[in-house]
Amino acid sequence: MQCRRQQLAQPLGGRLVGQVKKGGNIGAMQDPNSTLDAAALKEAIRQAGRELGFAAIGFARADTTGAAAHLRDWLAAGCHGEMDYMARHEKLRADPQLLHAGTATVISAAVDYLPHGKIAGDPEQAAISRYAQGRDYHKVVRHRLQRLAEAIGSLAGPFGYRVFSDSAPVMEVHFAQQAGVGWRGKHTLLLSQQGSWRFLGEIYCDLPLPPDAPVEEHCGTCTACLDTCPTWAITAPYRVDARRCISYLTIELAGSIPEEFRPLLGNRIYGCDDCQLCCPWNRFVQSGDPEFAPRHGLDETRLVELFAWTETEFNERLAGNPIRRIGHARWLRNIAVALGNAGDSAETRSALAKRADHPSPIVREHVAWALMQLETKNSAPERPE
Ligand code: B12
Ligand code: SF4
Ligand code: SF4
Repeated sequence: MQCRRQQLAQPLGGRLVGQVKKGGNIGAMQDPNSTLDAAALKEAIRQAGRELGFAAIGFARADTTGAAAHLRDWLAAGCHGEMDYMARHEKLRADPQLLHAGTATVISAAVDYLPHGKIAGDPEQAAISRYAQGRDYHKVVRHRLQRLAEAIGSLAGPFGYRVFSDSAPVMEVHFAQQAGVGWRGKHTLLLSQQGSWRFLGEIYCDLPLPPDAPVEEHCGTCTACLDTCPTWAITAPYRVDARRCISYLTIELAGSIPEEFRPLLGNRIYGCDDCQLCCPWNRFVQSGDPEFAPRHGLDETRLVELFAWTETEFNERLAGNPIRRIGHARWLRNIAVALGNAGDSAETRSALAKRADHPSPIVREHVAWALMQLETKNSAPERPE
């Protein structure tokens, strides 16, 4: 076994390692044996990350021991539903070497996205997940990571790397937890004392930097997320059955939403935030990155208005927004369900009726279901006082 000094020194041996000078300037020096250089380089990377708007940066070994077995169990139980890519890429996800040969360190990065505090409680309004009300995080986070990688290159010299943000089979929460960016909440998301309204991204790289230590978990005896989930999708602490999760049902699922879940969707038309809204650690978080501020009033728009968007309007208004990925028909499917869950009114019925002959059989089926729901509500006898 190597001694700690050798482990730290070896990684950077032979590379041009950036040294942080007083005043923040970065100079280059060749020091194959220094242990301090690794620490200084990590600090310089964190500093560059802060300047680029990352809320946290951490370093983990490219190792998925433990997590890979949980992933296998989860897939074997069918919890991924129709997300075939999860099963198809199991090996790539579990082994960073297969995705990017030579990866020694995973640099994990978080970007905050709490842009506002509005919650669409009115059933006639659309509830869209906070993460999807502004710009598409896949692009924003990856772009920043690319700039961070370039900054690292100027500190450490040329190195091999690849950047990701929900864009490839990477165990993002696992690495963030290993890198000390936070702990894994019982809802399975990465949680920290700064909350969970964060996107994750990574740089797989061949710089064998010493890993950070994971932080202590602070869920304690709380079970708020398990108790609050509208569809009981958190079937046990640290386990989400995607087939039950509203995020899966409204975003990932292409076909018909199982009828048992439709009333439980309420007015949620894209994703769901309930397991985070109830989390005590999210109570006091500050506003996140302005890049993710809501656009087109997506935090306060009425369902009927969104349902009236033509396909062209959908594509134009949601350019650069993650919602665009689901396409217009799935968008209408989701809104139809929400309209069926809203109060009965002439306006709602007329909006639904206009889509009753939509070319997509999925849209037609959900519109028919919604109209039936309203009908049933209307014909239900008044509850006596
Ligand atoms: C597939 C996926 C989904 C699926 C499945 C979710 C899930 N929990 O698996 C669906 C569509 C349902 C989904 C929903 C959401 N997602 Co999602 N999703 C992913 C994706 C692409 C992969 C996650 C994955 O690997 N799942 C497989 C299962 C096996 O992994 P897991 O649940 O994390 O399970 C691990 C632990 O439970 C652990 N484990 C198992 N047993 C035990 C026991 C103990 C004691 C412990 C400690 C651990 C443990 O081992 C497992 C393997 O590591 C990641 C991006 C990525 N590439 O990682 C984003 C990601 C996790 N999603 C994200 C977000 C924002 C969401 C939503 C909030 C979106 C929304 N508002 O609608 C919801 C939240 C739902 C929830 N509570 O998870 C963010 C989370 C950011 C954060 N702060 O953590 C990610 C990281 C994307 C990103 N780059 O920002 N998502
Ligand atoms: S996102 Fe919603 S449906 Fe999915 S686990 Fe969280 S609370 Fe449950
Ligand atoms: S709601 Fe409670 S149990 Fe769930 S993640 Fe937050 S602190 Fe942990």
